[in-house]
Amino acid sequence: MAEIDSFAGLSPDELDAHWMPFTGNRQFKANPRLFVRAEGMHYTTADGRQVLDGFSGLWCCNAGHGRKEIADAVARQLVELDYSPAFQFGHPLSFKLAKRLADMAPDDLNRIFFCNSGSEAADTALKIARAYWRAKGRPEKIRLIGRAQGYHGVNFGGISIGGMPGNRKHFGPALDVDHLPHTLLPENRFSRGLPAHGGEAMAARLLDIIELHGAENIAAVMIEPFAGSAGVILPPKGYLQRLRELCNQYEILLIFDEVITGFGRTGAAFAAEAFGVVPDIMTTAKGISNGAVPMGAVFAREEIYNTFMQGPEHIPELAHGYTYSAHPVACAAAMATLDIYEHEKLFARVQSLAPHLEEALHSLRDCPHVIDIRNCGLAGAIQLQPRAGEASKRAMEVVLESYRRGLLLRWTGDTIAVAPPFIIDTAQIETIAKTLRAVLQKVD
Ligand code: PXG
Ligand code: PLP
Repeated sequence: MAEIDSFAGLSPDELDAHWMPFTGNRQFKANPRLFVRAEGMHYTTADGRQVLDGFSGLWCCNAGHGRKEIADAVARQLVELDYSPAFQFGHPLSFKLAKRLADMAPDDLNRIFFCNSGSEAADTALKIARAYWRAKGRPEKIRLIGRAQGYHGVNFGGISIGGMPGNRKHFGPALDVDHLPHTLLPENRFSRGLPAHGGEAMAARLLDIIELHGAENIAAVMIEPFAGSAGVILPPKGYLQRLRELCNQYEILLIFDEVITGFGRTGAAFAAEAFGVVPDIMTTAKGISNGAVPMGAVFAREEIYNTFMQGPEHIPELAHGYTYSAHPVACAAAMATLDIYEHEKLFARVQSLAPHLEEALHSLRDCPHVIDIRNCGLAGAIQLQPRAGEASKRAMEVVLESYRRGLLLRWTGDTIAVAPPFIIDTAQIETIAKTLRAVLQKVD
């Protein structure tokens, strides 16, 4: 075997055995991109190269990699209490974590339901919304409203309310969901931060759906405060405010999916706070445990929780939960993660770094193929003109060439997304821009 082995010693049979998620399996297995270590801002590849993490893994390692505090907390927890049954029994740490999360959240989003991923959080939130209206004696309020280009994970509820046709079309009938239009408007191209145009008008499209079905039949509207997965599609100014007003007026629950925007990405704990609009239910995952251990959490307003607290006391008020809801090890990882965010003031760091990332990304406006640049907090996107007849290939090539040059990014369609850990420094932000400039000039 060569001294440097980009296959990390894996045999073809081993490569074949793992059916990889959201990956071109044949392309990957012919030429694997394998990480073997991670520390701070960098991955180490199987062939021994350092790769700067420009995407926080997949939007999740907000405090950077190899955090010893998290590793130690997880190790201690595994020895002390490895697992505790999630239903009808408990362990103290989940209650402490829930209270801590409730204290971080805006308003009275102070009842926390734990799960293991953003997808589970999405389906949990939709079920809570429907069951809430039923518990209030309004069982006809069941319709769900999503948004075009929305991503809410991959379970059946999530792909129904989500607005990415490619993630749904292979899987047969979904839930019967209506979708608001997305908010990517041509007049807002190259906006810095939240775009100026179209906010109220786009939010008012909810009125069309209300007219179609009647608010008396609608349970909830679910959106991402900004759409992450579709390529950082930001809410124009006034959009979320207007949506909130309409949901209040028509008694429709507003659900924010903060799986990406939660835990600091916008420079506040939650986008709800950054954008000044508080939903009724909020879903989170990813950064809650720095990506180290799977975890998700759904935040509900106190009134929602209280509405469920009726009927015989020995009967579960919500017939829902996962074997690993509030897993002790995930709770330990989350507690240690929140400690790091707090001690290192990482959300404030996002605020101070955001203008640097904005500058760096918008400096690429003159590069070949670039048709839009968007940014918010430590998230950004560079949208490219698709190559004729080869949708998403140009962006893919940019990301793969960046990887060869030591930078991890992500492509979605013909958009390149950037979302570094909050421990990034300004020189590393410069490196991202420099690498992208060189790569954009090279890729045809
Ligand atoms: N909601 C939102 C808003 C998300 O961004 C999920 C739910 C699902 O979470 P899980 O943990 O089930 O994957 C997500 C996940 C990308 C990318 O390239 C985005 C996600 C996952 C992987 C890649 O933007 N978002
Ligand atoms: N499938 C089977 C056969 C099960 O017994 C269970 C849980 O007991 C599940 C699926 C659900 O697993 P989880 O609770 O980890 O989501």
